[in-house]
Amino acid sequence: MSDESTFRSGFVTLLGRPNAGKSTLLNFIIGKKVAITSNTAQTTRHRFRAVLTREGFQLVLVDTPGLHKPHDALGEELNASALQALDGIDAVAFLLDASKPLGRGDEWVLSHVRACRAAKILVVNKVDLVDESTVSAQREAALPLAKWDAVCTLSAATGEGVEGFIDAAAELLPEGPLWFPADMDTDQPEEVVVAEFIREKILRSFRDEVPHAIGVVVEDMSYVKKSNLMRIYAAIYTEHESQKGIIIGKGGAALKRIGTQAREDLEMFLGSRVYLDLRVKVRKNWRRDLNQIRRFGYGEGL
Ligand SMILES: Nc1nc2c(ncn2[C@@H]2O[C@H](COP(=O)(O)OP(=O)(O)OP(=O)(O)O)[C@@H](O)[C@H]2O)c(=O)[nH]1
Ligand SMILES: [Mg+2]
Repeated sequence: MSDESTFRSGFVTLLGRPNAGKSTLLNFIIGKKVAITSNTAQTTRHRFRAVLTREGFQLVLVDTPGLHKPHDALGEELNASALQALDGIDAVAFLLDASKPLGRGDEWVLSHVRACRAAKILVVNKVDLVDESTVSAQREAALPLAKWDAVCTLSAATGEGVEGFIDAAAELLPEGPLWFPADMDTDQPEEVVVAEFIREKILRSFRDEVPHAIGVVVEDMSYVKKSNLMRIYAAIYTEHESQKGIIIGKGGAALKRIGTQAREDLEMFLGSRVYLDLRVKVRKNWRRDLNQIRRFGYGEGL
C-alpha cells in the first residue's frame, strides 16, 4: 500500500498542570467550543474525547483535568481520572505554559509522561504571552526531561503553531480505522456539556473559593420542535449558604447574569433557542464526599 492510501487514526491525550491551556487547544483544533476554559485552576472536571477527522487521518484528542496536588476527594478523583487517560493511547501531549517557569508541578506531570509507553509530544503553549527567548528557554528546559518524539511551540489562543501540532500528532498515529463518525466532535453527553457551560460562567464570574465549591447538574432537558426551543432545568450546588447567597447576588442579579451568559453559549452549541431555569442549592462539603462527587459525574469519562 502506498503512503497516500494509508489511513491513520488514534488517541492523543492532553496532559498538564491546571491552566496550561489543554482545553483551549482542544477547542481550537476541533473548531468549536466543546470544552470549558477559564483562568481558575481545575476548570476541567471530566475526561472526554474530541474528534478531528481529515483526509488521511482521524485524531482523537482526550482532554483531562489538570494534574495538581489534591486537597480533597474531588482533587484525588480528578487526578486519577487524568492519569487513567494515559492507558492505551497512541501519544501523550504534555502542555507547558511558556509564561510560567517550569516548576515542581510540571516535573510531577513529567514523571507520568516518562512512565507512559505512548509516543511523547512536548507542547510549549502560550507563546503569544512571552518573547522568543523565553519560549526557547522553556523549550530547552523541558527537552531533557523526557524522550520526545515531537516538539511544538504554539498559542492555543491565537492558533499560531497549532497546525504544526496537528501534523506532528497525525504523524505519530498508527494505521487504523475511523474510530468515530467523521462528523462527530465530542463524545460528551449533551447534559454534561450543558452543565459544564453553566459552570464555566460561574468560574469566570467569581473568585477565591466559590468557583471550586460549585457543582452543576442538569435535572431536566426537553426539546420543543415546533419552536426550536430547548428547555433546560439545572441546579447549581454550593457547599455553604453563604456561597449560595453570592451566586444569587443582590436581587438575583448575579444568577441572572450567569443565565444570560450561559444561554448564549448553549444556543450556539445546541443550535436551538434555549430556555434556562437555574436553581441554587446547598450540599454541605460535597467535595469531600466521594458518593456526591460521583453523582455529579466528576472525574469520570470515556
Ligand atoms: N494568552 C494565552 N492564553 C491562553 C492560551 N492557552 C490558554 N490560555 C488561557 O489560559 C487559561 C487556562 O486555559 P484552559 O484551556 O482552561 O487550561 P486547562 O489546561 O484546560 O486547565 P484545567 O482544565 O484547569 O486543567 C484560560 O484563561 C485560557 O484563555 C494561549 O495560548 N495564550
Ligand atoms: Mg481544561
